[in-house]
Amino acid sequence: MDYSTRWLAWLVAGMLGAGCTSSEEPAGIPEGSGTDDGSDESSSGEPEPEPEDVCGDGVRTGPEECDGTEFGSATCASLVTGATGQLTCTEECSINTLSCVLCGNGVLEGNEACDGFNFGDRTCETEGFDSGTLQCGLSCSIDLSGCELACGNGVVDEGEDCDTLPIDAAGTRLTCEGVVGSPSFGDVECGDDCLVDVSGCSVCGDGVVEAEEQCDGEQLAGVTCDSLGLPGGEVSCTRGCVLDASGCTGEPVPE
Ligand SMILES: [Ca+2]
Ligand SMILES: [Ca+2]
Ligand SMILES: [Ca+2]
Repeated sequence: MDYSTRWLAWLVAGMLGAGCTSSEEPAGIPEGSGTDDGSDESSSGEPEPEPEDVCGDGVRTGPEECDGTEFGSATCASLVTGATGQLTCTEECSINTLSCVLCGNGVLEGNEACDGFNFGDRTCETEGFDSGTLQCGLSCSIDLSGCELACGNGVVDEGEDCDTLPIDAAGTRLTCEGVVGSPSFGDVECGDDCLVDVSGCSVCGDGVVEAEEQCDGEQLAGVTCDSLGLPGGEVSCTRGCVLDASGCTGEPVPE
């Protein structure tokens, strides 16, 4: 340490300091430090005109979290992870997140049709199904894949003749003969309404030539002995709806 040097520095600093303020002690040079602290403490002492923090003027100032539609950088998403929707501002200019929408909190909000296990008062039945359980999708929209219609579930339920296959509740295959009476031809189907569909059945004896029938009663489908190349007699129809030419006379005329 060079004592004389420090003394000189102290003396100069004291002289400079005395020129600034007389009421304060001269700024001493810190022991062991020859550097100025560099800061200018005289940051223009003029106070900036502060805006008045009036809640409700639509300008967010001072302690206000929000004012009107001004929320600064705050959003539903920034305050509630994963939330959507709009923040609201209270009359006291504090932020209210009650109108934010969060899919996954179990509460129906905004346009949510469901949330978790909360479906409001909706069920598969209210959505037009007969049974099943609603499911809620990730976007809080209803998933109907767990709902079932009775018709189409493969089970012959009450009020159904069959379901998908032409088999009745007892497991017996439905036939035209069993459904529309015998003799009949063709196959019954199970209709889209789970009622038996007999449109594929033909009934021999109803006077209508259908399906595999060659004739039915008096209906001979235009066939005559003459059209068969036989000179006389009459064609008839068997009880099995097959043409019977035994009533024709004469020998077949070669074509
Ligand atoms: Ca919700
Ligand atoms: Ca069914
Ligand atoms: Ca018939």
